[in-house]
Amino acid sequence: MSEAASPEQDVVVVTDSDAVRTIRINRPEAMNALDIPTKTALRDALRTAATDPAVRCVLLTGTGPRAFCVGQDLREHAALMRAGDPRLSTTVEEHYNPIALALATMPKPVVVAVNGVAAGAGLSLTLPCDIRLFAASASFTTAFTAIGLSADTGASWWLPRVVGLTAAKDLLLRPRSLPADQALELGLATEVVPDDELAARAAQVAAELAAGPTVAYAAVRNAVVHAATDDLAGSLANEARLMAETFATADHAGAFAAFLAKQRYTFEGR
Ligand code: T3D
Repeated sequence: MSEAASPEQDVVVVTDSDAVRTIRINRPEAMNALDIPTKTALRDALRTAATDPAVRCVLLTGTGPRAFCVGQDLREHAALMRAGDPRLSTTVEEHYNPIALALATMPKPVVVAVNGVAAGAGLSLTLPCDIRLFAASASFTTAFTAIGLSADTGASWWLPRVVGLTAAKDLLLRPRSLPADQALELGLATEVVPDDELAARAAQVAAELAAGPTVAYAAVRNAVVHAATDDLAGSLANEARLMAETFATADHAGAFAAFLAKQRYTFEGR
């Protein structure tokens, strides 16, 4: 595992293990709340991971047992308000939106290990992730309207699609802390894992995905998001385009030949 470029004091720690890039929000003393340096580092780390061909799966998590991420750092928010700082009104477009887009559109799978509370934009971060593993002691809340704010970082787009319109409205209009087993029931969590097994389980799932057909995974991510807003004909056209792309991959040729020969194939991610 390499960590050379990101020492432990950084607000976002980036480490590589084979083709898995782990991006860890690292402000445990602030419940991994997002201040401007953290949002900037997270956005840049996600963009870099998205375009790095050596990275075939991203694992997002937070430091410490208490919080995954509690969203906007409200202490910073209060200070910016007091100072009349213009960054208050630019952070959604400058930070939260690019973070949400990078998570949703990167051409590789994203796993999230929710190691503690996920609140506000912290919860939003989990929604575009493909596999969402929650620690048994983790909890979640949309939080936004409790402090008189609308929903951001893609919450209004993802929540109805992940949990359905009725539950999404309920979660957004009546924010409250709910336990991990409720996340599982609602479809917010893919799996709930005992706290002391979360890191290992997340590493295992991420490694499995990193050893898979990356181009096909990217195509599936694209197709599913595309189909959420297009009609059937448009979605079928997009599927056809993506199938043509995957027909042309070395992984399709190799995996198909191995299937016919009843052999095992090692995906190369291209
Ligand atoms: O520019 C913009 O602001 C727009 C963007 C907005 C995006 C957003 O994310 S808005 C939503 C921001 N997040 C919240 O509103 C969450 C607020 N926090 C809570 O609802 C609760 O603290 C939790 C449900 C997350 C956890 O509850 P609990 O009972 O486990 O802990 P606690 O006692 O409430 O909090 C523990 C400490 O963390 C406490 O500090 P203290 O008193 O021990 O010094 C608390 O103030 C602090 N904390 C919790 N959330 C935040 C936070 N500090 C800074 N920012 C936070 N978001």
